[in-house]
Amino acid sequence: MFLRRNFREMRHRWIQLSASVAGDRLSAEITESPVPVCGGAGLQAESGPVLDPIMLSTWSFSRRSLDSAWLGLEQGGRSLDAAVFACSIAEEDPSVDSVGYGGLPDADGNVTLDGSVMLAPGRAGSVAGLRLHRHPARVARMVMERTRHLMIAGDAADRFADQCGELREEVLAPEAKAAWDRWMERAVGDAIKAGTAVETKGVMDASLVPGPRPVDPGSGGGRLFAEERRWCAHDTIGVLVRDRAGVMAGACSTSGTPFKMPGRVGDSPIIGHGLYVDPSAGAAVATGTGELISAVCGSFLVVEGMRAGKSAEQAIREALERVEQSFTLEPHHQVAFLALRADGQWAGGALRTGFLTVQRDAQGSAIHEPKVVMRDD
Ligand code: SD4
Repeated sequence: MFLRRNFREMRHRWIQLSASVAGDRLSAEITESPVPVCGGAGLQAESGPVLDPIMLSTWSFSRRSLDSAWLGLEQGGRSLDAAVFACSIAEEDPSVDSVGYGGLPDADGNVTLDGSVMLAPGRAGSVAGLRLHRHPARVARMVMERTRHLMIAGDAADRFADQCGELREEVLAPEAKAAWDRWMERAVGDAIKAGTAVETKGVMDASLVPGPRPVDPGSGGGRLFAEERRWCAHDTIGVLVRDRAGVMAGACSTSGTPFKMPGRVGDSPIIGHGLYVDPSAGAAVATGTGELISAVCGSFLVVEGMRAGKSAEQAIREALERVEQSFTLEPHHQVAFLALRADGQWAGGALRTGFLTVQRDAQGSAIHEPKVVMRDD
């Protein structure tokens, strides 16, 4: 009930915002910048031809996010607004266990949220370790728009969110708390048996996480869902958008690895790791084991591949090869990318099976298997 009300309010606000954007009157709330923002060099001019908008996102649950955000985008809304709004839908949903309110906590039972947004190398922002606010992508945007900095972390990120007028809300959903209780029971039991400290590597399996979420009836059925379930609690939302003006934007939001060591920061809030957008080359976003993605500067690597003239598919393949060359893969390792070129060409790819992508355009939304899957183990 609460979720539905919040969702309606957010959607209403986004449609209002889009209408004002279409009339070239951006909401003062969104553009207000109490201090000068960092430079915007490299952003595309908005006077070119009108293009077909497109939205892409990671994991099938994000279809709802894209369908909701599309309404504003097709009315002339901007790519960044659409990307952040799409994240905010997932951030409110208690059934999404790697993002926002539904996100699984760290080993101490605290949910810590990371997020980032990016338009260009000079227009990016991120937050790490939010504990009192549900919407890291939105706060990341405020870091970009209202500060001279790129990233704010920890308690100060929550204080910054307060200053920006973000509501403090409960971030630990009852389902996530129950999952943590189960994990604790097992972790403590294992540690007692082994005579060691409690494991905080975040290793887990499906029995620990909340029950299966309902299958989206338009998703192609339970098969897709079951495949993804292999990567339980690996559903960071990454969104890439190109709007009618051809402006690309990306946003990313996650609670990180479940039951992680307190203080751990993954790839998602680090520009170039979990997200990278350069209008002169393309955009990429990552999901999966952050330690592997960060070690190869994953999203940056994909975008640099596209800058060198590779297709989105080939750029992803080469970044995944780099991951394979750099690590001895463990069974729980997964890395996946989405990439979008300025001409609209896009691809998804993953180290292993079970990753799905969502595409939304004027024809509707669809869930896709990734074009690249490196291994079938
Ligand atoms: C992280 N990459 O913090 C995130 C987690 C994730 O799908 O993407 N899960 O490592």
